[in-house]
Amino acid sequence: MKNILPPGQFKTEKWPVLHQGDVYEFDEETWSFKLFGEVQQEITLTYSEMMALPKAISTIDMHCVTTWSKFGSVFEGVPMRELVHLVTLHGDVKFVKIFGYYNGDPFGYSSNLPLESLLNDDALFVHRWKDGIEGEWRDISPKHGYPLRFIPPSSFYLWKGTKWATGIQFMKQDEAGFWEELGYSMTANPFKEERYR
Ligand SMILES: Nc1nc2c(c(=O)[nH]1)N[C@H]1C(S)=C(S)[C@@H](COP(=O)(O)O)O[C@H]1N2
Ligand SMILES: [Mo]
Repeated sequence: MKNILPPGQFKTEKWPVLHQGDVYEFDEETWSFKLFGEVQQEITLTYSEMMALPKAISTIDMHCVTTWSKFGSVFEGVPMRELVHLVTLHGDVKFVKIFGYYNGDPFGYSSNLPLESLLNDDALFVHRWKDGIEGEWRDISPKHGYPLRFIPPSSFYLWKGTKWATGIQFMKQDEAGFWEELGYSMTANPFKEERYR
């Protein structure tokens, strides 16, 4: 569903910045990314190990629950799929929680998503982007989640896009993340206007 405005949204050309807490300052020495939860063995990746994984490029519309939508940004990043390939999942894993920094706590922010909707090229841990196909590649800025932030498929509101991402928890049962605990939707489909729960 590209270039379609979900109900109650307006189109913006800019990319607004929204988050709670401080902007994380990247330090390669201490940065790591953890795959944990319902896996046979946990894995911790360094920044260079993460960046050496296969990448994909996708054009993904962003829909923020505060009612702006931005169409046609081109993102490059490591697909969720490639990270799933690194671990052996226990049976019945259906959900993930994607963690990120909140005020210096690497696991302070999180958001939950169903794993099966994240296995295509439109579910990326993004390191750079272009403002439309004609644009120039640039790094994701610190405010937007540098060095690595998740961009969810456009069938989810953008709060599911954890900035300053630090890990994925694999889960058998759905569990609320940061905004979901505060009353936002577990499923968060903008086309069905699933804002709250
Ligand atoms: N780590 C972290 N990621 C976060 C947030 C946050 O507070 N902390 N806010 C979320 C919300 S509510 C939105 S709308 C998007 C906004 O992304 P943007 O600032 O790049 O537009 O980031 C999401 N990811
Ligand atoms: Mo948001």
